[in-house]
Amino acid sequence: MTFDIVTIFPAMVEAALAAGVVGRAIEKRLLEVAIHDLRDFTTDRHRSVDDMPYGGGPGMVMKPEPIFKALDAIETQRGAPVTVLLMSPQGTRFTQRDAERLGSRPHVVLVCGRYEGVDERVRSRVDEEVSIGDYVLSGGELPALVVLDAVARFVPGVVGDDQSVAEDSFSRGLLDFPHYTRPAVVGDLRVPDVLLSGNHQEIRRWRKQESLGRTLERRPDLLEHAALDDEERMMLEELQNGRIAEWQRGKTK
Ligand code: 4FV
Repeated sequence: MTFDIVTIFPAMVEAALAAGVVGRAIEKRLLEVAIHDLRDFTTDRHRSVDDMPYGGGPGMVMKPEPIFKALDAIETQRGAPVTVLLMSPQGTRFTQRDAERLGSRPHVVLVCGRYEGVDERVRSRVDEEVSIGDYVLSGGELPALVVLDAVARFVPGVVGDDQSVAEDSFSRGLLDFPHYTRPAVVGDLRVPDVLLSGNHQEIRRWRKQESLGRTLERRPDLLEHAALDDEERMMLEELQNGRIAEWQRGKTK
C-alpha cells in the first residue's frame, strides 16, 4: 500500500513517520509513504501556496493550482487509480470502519490544508473529505498522520499480531477491556483476581463484561452498531437490567 502526503511542512510529517509501528513498516517496505512539498509545485519565485480570499475576510486560502499539479504528478507516478482524501473539519467523521475500508486501497493520497483551508475548486479532485473531530487545528498534517496510522494497521504484517488488530477497540464496535501487567499489586491497587486465576474461560467472560460495561457506561451510542455475539447480547441485557450499578460498584472495591 502506498501513501502520498501533500503538505507545506514535509519535515513535520517525516519526523512523525520515523517512529513506532508505522516507522518499522516503512523500513520493512510493508508500506511506502511519499511526502510531497507543495511549494515544489508552485511557479512563482516566492513559491506561493496561499493567497487572499475572494470576497475579503480574515486569513489566507490555499491556491488550487499547486495542489492540482501535485495530484497530477502523484497520479502519473502511481499510474493507477488513487484515493484522494482532503483533511478538513467539513469532512465526514473518520472511524475505524473507514480505516478498515481504506486499508484495502492500493494508493491513498492525503492533502493537508493550512490557513483558512483550500480553494473550493480543489474538491473537484477529492474522493473523500475526512474530519478527525469537531475542532479546528492549524493544519491537516496531524489529521493526515492519524488517518495514515489507523489505516496502516490494516495492512498485513504492519501490526505484529494481526489478531490484535481484529481485537482492537471499535473493530467490533465496543470499547476495549482494561489491560494490566506486572506487578500484581501497586500500593493498594491490585490486578483483578480473575486475571491471575489462569482460568481462560473466566478471563474471556470478564473481558467481554468489561468491554460491554464500559461501552454502556461511556459510549452507549456505539451499542447501536456493535456486532455482538449471543453471549454478549445476554451480558448486555443483564447490565441494562440494573446489573450495571453492581458492575460499577465492583469497580470501586
Ligand atoms: C481538521 C480536522 C482541521 C482547518 C483549517 C486545517 C484545519 C486548517 N482536519 N479534521 N478537525 N483542519 O481542523 O481534519 O487548514
